[in-house]
Amino acid sequence: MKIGILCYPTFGGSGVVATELGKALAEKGHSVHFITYSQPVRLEHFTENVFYHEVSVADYPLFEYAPYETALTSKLVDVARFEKLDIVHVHYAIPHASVAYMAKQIMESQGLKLPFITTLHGTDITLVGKNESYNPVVTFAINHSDAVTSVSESLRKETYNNFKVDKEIEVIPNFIDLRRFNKQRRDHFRRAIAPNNERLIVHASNFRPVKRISDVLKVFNKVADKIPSKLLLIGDGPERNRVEKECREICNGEHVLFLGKIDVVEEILSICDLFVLPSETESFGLAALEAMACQVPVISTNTGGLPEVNVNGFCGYMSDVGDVDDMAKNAIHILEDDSRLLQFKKNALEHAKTFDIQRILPIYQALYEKVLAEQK
Ligand code: GMT
Repeated sequence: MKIGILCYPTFGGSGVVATELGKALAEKGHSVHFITYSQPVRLEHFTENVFYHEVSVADYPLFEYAPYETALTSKLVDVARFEKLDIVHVHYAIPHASVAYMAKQIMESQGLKLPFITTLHGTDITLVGKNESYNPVVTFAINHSDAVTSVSESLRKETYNNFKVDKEIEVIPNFIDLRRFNKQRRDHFRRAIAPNNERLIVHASNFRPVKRISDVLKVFNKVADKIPSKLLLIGDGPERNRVEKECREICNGEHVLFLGKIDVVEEILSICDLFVLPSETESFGLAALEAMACQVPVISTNTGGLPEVNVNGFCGYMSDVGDVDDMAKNAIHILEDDSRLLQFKKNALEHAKTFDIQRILPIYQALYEKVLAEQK
């Protein structure tokens, strides 16, 4: 198949899922065309059967906001016609689903077909999409997709609860490439960061308010009072400056490292003992799955799709949003005993294997084939 993929090219989970799925499809022999405003971060080097089409948005003094959606639609039509795309898969409904719908209409006006699948990822439904600025268009585009998937059952339910969607939504969970995400020997990193064999606690995210990173600091402080520990913060975003200031006020600065955006996050995860994800809302929590694949147990909230990813008492623990005392209690329980920590690490990998990309990819392929069969 010739597949077009629309996504955000950023560090966020939806862009990562879209890129890793595209690469895996290309490995199976499909031609995969990414169409977005910059090179997807996980598309670091040449990959056979993978093509990248950059969207250029022509500006004009009249525009307060350059119409990216219009430029993306035009680019998609151009790529669909000249690369003869069979299907388009869009990740994160805003603005990708309405772009694909418009492109489909343009192609049909020229006697050509362009079915599209919309994958809902999270805040396109739980936060941004609910806003009246977007809701009518998002609802229409979901209902006019040829197929719709969500990354968790929780997100599926939230979509039906918040949008007048009458379309069937298939739950296809996010996945992990265990060939990349596995515990790697980086003892020299560990010795450098934890010379006194401190426990290493880690958080990775896009540093947005929804991630509640202040709770990461609070949990860390409570743990560090009992167990010699250090905190690694991976990622960057709108909350970083505020969190750095808060950290200087409430944490021992020598014990907290802000690492910024890291391409090979698996190398850092491989030396860590606990991943903390105290999000306000989280439709899946791909970062938690990546940690588990590197044998890092997870302390998270029980919001959204996280109970479909984390298993209480097996590969980590879950607490109510904001309950930093409970999160710290559970973190200490895991970290205070070497054999218990080792068991949680083994369980984390065992659970991560249930999301192996090799198990999830065929589900997407079957959906593509089903949509194409319906076009005949
Ligand atoms: O929705 C966002 O805030 C961004 C989005 C992203 O692109 O990172 O995250 C969502 O998609 C990820 C991939 O499916 C999920 O793992 C995240 O849980 C989800 N974020 C939220 O629901 C807050």
